[in-house]
Amino acid sequence: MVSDVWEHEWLQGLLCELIEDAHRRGDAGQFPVLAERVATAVNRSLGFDPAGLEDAARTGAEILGRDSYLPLGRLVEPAQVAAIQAYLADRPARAPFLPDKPFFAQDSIPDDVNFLDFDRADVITCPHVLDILNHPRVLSLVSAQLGGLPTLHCAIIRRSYAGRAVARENQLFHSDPWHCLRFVKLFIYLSDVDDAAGPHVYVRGSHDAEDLQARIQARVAAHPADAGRFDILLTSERKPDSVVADFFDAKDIVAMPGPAGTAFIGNTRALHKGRLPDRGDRLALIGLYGLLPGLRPALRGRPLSGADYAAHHRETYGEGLFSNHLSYINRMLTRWE
Ligand SMILES: O=C(O)CCC(=O)C(=O)O
Ligand SMILES: [Fe+2]
Repeated sequence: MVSDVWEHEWLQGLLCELIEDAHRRGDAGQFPVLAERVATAVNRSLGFDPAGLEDAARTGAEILGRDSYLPLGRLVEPAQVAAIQAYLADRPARAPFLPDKPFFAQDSIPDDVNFLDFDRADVITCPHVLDILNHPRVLSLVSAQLGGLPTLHCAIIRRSYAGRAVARENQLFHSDPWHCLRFVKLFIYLSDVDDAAGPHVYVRGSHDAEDLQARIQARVAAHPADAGRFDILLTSERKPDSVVADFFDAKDIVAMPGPAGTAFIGNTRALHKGRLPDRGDRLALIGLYGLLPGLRPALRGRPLSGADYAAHHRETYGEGLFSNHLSYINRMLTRWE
């Protein structure tokens, strides 16, 4: 079984180093070949055939490959959203970018903390969350995009607060680090998000760094006065709004508002941000799916085994393409024996 292979820590460590090295050098050139081999090995070992995926999943993956994001419409029912909100309402949450990630109570959050992430144990025990992350439509699309059976690496529920003075961290344009050889994220709003309430913003089609570099070079060749002005789009972790707005067409800088329950899948190698909310706090669930095992320790906090979760999933969604593979997909988030 592939899951046994991944338990060899040296193998995980080797792959993590490879990915981190390539990230430092800004060179992911060998990733496509390696990713293809890993996908083939995972699928073969687990008896998963991507050819069985429905056409809609393949079409979705094509859109993702072109646009960097794929809207899914409303994925979560209002009653489920209400149950999630109620479960989290009074729980303390962490400031992920402060040293030691301190917890704050919901009624005593400092003004310079723009968003908090709920404790990971609270996230995976929260009603409906595992089911949303394992929605068959989501798993089909993610499998088509990754070319193989995914591993759910982690899930975050983030509350972003309105009325803060300046945008911080992920509220500024960035491209996510290489979480894995291939990865995508699922985003679901758990509060109503209009233009003023901090929608996600994507720069359409900006996920390919080589292509972006070529576009920057072409621009500089045509306008020599621009030399150096746009390098920051590739070199700096956070990219100023003004540079993004100068370089890209306004029609390709796309905000994605939507009522609570709205979901989309994003290739977060593209430039993106969660806009600072002006009015109305924003609650969102974010799931990270990759091909390799997580590059961080497994949670295994859920009081459910992978097999129990698979049985629960069958009750919720019926027998399906992923029935045999749910304990593999969820092995970082459930207890697996
Ligand atoms: O806080 C946000 O909405 C931004 C999230 C983000 O950048 C990410 O999950 O990659
Ligand atoms: Fe991000």
